[in-house]
Amino acid sequence: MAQPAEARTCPVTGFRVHRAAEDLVKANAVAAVVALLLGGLAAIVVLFTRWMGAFPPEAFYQYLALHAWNMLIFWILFFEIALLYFAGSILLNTRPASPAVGWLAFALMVLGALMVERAILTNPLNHLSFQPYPPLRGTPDFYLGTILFAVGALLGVGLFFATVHKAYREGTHTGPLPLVVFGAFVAAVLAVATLLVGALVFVPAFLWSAGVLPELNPFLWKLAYWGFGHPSQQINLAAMIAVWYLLAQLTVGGRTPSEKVSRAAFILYLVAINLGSAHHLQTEPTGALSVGWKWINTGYLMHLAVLGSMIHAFAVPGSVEVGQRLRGYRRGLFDWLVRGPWHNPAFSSLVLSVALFGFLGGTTGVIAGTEQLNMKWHNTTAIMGHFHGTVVAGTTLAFMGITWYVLPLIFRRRVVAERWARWQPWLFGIGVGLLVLAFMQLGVRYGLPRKQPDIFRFRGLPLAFEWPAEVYALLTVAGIGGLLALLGGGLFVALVVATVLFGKRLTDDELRRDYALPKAAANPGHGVKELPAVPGTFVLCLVFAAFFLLMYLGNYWNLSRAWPIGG
Ligand code: HEM
Ligand SMILES: [Cu+2]
Repeated sequence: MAQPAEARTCPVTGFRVHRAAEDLVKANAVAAVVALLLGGLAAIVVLFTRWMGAFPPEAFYQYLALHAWNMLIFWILFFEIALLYFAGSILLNTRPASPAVGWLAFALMVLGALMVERAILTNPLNHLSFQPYPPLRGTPDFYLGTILFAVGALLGVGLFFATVHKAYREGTHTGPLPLVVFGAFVAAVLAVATLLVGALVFVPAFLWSAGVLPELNPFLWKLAYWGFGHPSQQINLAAMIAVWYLLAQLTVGGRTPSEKVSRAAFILYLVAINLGSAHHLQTEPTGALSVGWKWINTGYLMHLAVLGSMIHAFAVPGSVEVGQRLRGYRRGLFDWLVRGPWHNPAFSSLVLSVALFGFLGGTTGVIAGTEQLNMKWHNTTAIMGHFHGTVVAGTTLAFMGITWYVLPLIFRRRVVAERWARWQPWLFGIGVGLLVLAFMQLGVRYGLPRKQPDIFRFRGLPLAFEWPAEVYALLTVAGIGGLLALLGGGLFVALVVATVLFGKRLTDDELRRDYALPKAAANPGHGVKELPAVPGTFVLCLVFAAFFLLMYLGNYWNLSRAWPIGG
């Protein structure tokens, strides 16, 4: 049998694709989808317990831990590492600096993930999701698993930097990094800092659980934990936004209205995002953190990072509008949007991801992170409403969207049942949207606590608290939304697995014919001197700003009514 070639030229994008990079992208993407499947299966137990008390509390906590680790850590990180290899190697036309390191990283991540899964499955002490503060103490193998996984991820990030460096040294890439790679680069820098802080929490926790350290200081541990926990979400943010720009480019030949400004917005993430960590500590006693300190960190400085997000909120839809106007959709304010390539699931994923992330995830993050407003949000289901708006409706949907390109261009297989794929983003997006809205209402209006198995088992007790009927109605909305999201997620996994295993192999000619990219993207920087203005995006941003303001004020109004004085 002939050896496969060491590299090929992609017939669609013209990039030089090295086999080593392609294999690493494939392996990490497959691992990501397996984790998504496991996390989704766990979500069934979690959802039905909250919705109708279907499973006992022990099962709830066990499956909550499985859900949380598989979704937020394994699915997202494996996918991000795949993205880094894609951005560092394929987009820069170079071979990964050391494929062996890539495989070592992969092996460590898989081993670490398996250890964590096993620890959660075999010992209730490890039913730890993302507030695993001491004195909660898992078993040593649980912490060791997290450490191995993180070391693997760090190696992968290191390989990305080495590959970028190699591309410049060998001249396969010259000039500034393309915007998408720049975004990935920022995510990678954040990842290094985050993983190092992660070592500061998980290594001591490991030593403590192994009996080497006698105790951990709960406050300091929690402080350091959020020095890791918050920035790790900002890696996801930066990676998601890089994917948004990439999707805009691939689906409609989009280009940001201003390269400089978009890059500056990424830089704002880099310098300001850590300050946001303080919003996880809003309810710490003032003996530990003063009110002034919390105000300054969460009320003022954090907005530097929010400014970055506001810029992307303009520039990403702006990219789509630029692309569409260049393609001839110039009429009126919104012709470009109405006549987008809606048959392409990657495009609907992009639009839904941007809209849901912005309106549901982003605004609520700023609101819940504000010192005063946090009092109504803290540890209620509203918080999980918020982060399902960010990492699920936003990041997960964006990653699903780019997968519709990874399958034909990297796996070189035709997506099976493409008609079904068109429904996938809508099922998932609308489902998560409902889940998020219902959980936010339940949290802010009724104070329903998060991480509580169900509210049914307290019924009929002597001092039982009776929830109003609306609570049960909203739980049903959340349940139906969750079900739709599970169906959408299941459909995604099913189509991806079926495509990877049984999809028809695509020849270069078929790829060129059926997957051709819109002109402007295939040929960036050429033939276009002046970019069109983006009035439609401007109007959308005004609507968004008005919504944001109303939500913000509405939450203050809510707060003002929480404890009536003198009544
Ligand atoms: C597929 C649809 C999904 C459904 C129906 C779903 C549902 C839920 C539910 C009901 C909870 C329990 C909340 C509580 O009672 O405190 C939860 C927690 C959580 N979910 Fe999801 N989820 C889904 C997808 C995802 C995805 C894709 C991610 C991450 C990328 C994610 C991340 C989390 C995290 C981090 C927690 C909380 C863990 C903790 O409290 O520490 N979920 N989810
Ligand atoms: Cu945070």
